[in-house]
Amino acid sequence: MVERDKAPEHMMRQTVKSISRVTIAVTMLVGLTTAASAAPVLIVNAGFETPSLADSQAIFTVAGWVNSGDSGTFDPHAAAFASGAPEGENVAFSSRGGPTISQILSATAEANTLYTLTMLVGHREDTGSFGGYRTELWAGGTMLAQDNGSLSPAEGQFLLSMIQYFVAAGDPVAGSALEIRFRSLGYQTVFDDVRLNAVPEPALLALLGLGCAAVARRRRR
Ligand SMILES: [Ca+2]
Ligand SMILES: [Ca+2]
Repeated sequence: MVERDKAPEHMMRQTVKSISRVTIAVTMLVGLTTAASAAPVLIVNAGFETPSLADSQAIFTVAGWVNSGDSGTFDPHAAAFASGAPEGENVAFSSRGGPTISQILSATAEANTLYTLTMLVGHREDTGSFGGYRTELWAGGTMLAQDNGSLSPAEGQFLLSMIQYFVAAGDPVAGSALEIRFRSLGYQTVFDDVRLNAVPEPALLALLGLGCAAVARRRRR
């Protein structure tokens, strides 16, 4: 009698324990997913706000970036963009000859990670037809992805350019420093608010898979 009563109680305790474990695992996964969903990769002077410029002032350097020729940092006046820069006060410009503006990041490409590079691409109101542009993501001397002028912003407009690259396990670029490059293809194109996000998606999928397998094993017992 005593033994018969004990057994279901023991089973119930085990079930409650299992449910608690699964709940904890799911909570941890949700936490990881949230933390990993928008991990920004550090870019120096990503919005070109260094240094602070006077209105309509342009300089032929881009702090934290490598540039040459007719390119630099610009605090646009109303003739170029009626509402100014889309982020902060300054933009970067690449003009005649389409000089490249680039930055090798301190972060390296990680395996099993999806990289998304975005930046705003703008067409000045006072330069006539749009000159075009190219944005590129590199690692260790290899170009991973490019936007070869897919967008055509109207005069005075900024559009968001986005490119993605997934570093698979065993990809030779893993461990190499990431690099961002962008340029105009004709007369002046301006850029602002450069962002690079890293999401280790497959790692999370693998974790979810392990979690499901653990639940299935427990169900089978
Ligand atoms: Ca800016
Ligand atoms: Ca200013």
